[in-house]
Amino acid sequence: MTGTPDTTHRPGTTNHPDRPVGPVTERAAAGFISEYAERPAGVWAAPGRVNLIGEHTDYNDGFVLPFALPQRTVVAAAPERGRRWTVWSEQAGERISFGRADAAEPGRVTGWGAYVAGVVWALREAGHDVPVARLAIASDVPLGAGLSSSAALESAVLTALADLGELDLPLADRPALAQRAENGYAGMPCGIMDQSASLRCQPGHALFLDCRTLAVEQVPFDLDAAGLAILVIDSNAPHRHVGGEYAARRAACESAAAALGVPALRDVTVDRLDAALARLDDETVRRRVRHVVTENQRVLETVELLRTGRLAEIGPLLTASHTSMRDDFEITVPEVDTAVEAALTAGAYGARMTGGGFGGCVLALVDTAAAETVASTVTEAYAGRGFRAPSSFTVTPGAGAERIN
Ligand code: GAF
Repeated sequence: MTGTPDTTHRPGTTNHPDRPVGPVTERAAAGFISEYAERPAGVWAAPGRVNLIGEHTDYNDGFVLPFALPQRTVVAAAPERGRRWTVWSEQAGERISFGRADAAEPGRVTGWGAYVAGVVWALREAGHDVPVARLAIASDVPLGAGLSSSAALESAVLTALADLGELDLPLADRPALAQRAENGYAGMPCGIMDQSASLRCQPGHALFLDCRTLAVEQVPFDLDAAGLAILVIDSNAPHRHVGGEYAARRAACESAAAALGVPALRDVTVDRLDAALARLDDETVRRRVRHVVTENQRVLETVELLRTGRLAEIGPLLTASHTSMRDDFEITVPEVDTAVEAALTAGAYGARMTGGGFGGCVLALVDTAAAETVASTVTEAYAGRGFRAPSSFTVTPGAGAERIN
């Protein structure tokens, strides 16, 4: 294989004209049979995620509140008697294989295969006896849209291999292993949110995760009962320097924490924010810190509202999060800002970019009956600015990784 690790590839977004036909589970199982001329031993799935609020807080030991998408990556798999893992991907339209030596050395498997080999690598580094296997993968998680297609792939592969090998691997320990695959093998310095969401989310709930202690609370998020919907709008903005900008934001946060003499920015609370900012010389770094500290507070306030069933009231917090990402963390682009503004104009309770930034998706909290109007208002605003048309869909919180067959 050639190419570099890539979390931003984007063939096959939602409503893509070449999108494969049929349920993704059947496509993975059928792909397995056609590639390997046998039936899989099992089928596993792991979802992409939408982060409701708490952006760029995970690697600052802070708080996040993602929920699982109904869209999932599905892995059909069976143990292999030979010595090489073989992996077919419907989306990539290719089959790859790698051996133990490849899985032992980050960089030997590149492109989409790095996320699979990375999981084998991380499991083996942690001392697990990883079963050699054949895998067939299909997915309906939009690629490169900031919905964690990479974490869905890692989590689905991890869950499949853990089951096939009957590995002693408690659920609570799995996100760190999947994250390690991405950090150490695929080369993306992400935090632990996306893998936690893909592995630990539950239907009808958002996952309140403390990224320092890894304590989780399943917070009820019953949109239907409240007559509400989350509209996800894929901005269709081309990704701009995502990896480098992400790493730069992370480095700025870590250097600010060091300058303030705290283990992580999580340790700066809103009541101590002004005093902390006064100790930092650089105006850009001050803004980065302000985003992280206020964003953590917004997560806590959102969780409090959801605990008491006041769903529509989280709207202003979502919008404030977007403003903070736009002005202080500087990770938005004109397409996502336009989508947020148009959604609010059309009556959304709140709207924000979700995910790492520089493109990707916007989420808007809307009355179910208003979802179409909000989507078409965003499309019109896009046309007015000459942007490539966005695509939109509504979501409700789905299940975390699981065996489905
Ligand atoms: C990406 C990363 F992978 C996450 O760890 C997180 O930092 C997110 O960006 C921003 O909140 O999805």
